[in-house]
Amino acid sequence: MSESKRLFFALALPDEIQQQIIHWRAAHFPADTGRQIAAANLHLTLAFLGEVSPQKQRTLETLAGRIRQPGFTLNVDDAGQWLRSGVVWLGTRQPPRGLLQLASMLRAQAARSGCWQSPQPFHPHITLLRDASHAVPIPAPGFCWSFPVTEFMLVESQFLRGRTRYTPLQRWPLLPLEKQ
Ligand code: 2AM
Repeated sequence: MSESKRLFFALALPDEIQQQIIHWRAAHFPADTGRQIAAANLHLTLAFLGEVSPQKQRTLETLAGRIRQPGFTLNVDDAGQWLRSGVVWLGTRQPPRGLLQLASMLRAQAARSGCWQSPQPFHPHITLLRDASHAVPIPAPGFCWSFPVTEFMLVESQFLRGRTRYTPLQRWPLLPLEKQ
């Protein structure tokens, strides 16, 4: 019998942006600030699904495959820290409408399929550091990483031999980018 998996929908970051982000992090945060997320694990979560049975996974994949919406440009131009969860994050000052629509659709589909969804509003972010429970100076966002988002993905999260591993299981394309 197949087992359930810990899943979430997310956006990937282009490799060159991942690299620029980790250089920026190394330049601004001492190594002991918190637990650094590996470059390949940097992502933006759209909807967290928790433990999902194979049957529910198939339902969620079918629903995700029905989403028809244009891609959008994401500007990563904000940064902050949540002291309670010890997270240092990157985000976007003006989330594009397409991002909010996509997350809202996936969260609604997940809720309808019986996945618990947080009542907290969606706060799009890329977790950079964990266990950063002391306030650290967050550099003013004088940077801007911008990239086109053309697809979203379903990711499995596993904790193996002390490391978190994220494995993309499936990707769905968005429609051609909206003209800005
Ligand atoms: P975080 O980075 O803010 O912790 C895989 O764990 C992804 O799902 C991470 O981006 C994580 O967000 C998010 N995640 C984990 N548990 C979650 C939960 N209970 N509610 C919402 N998102 C969660």
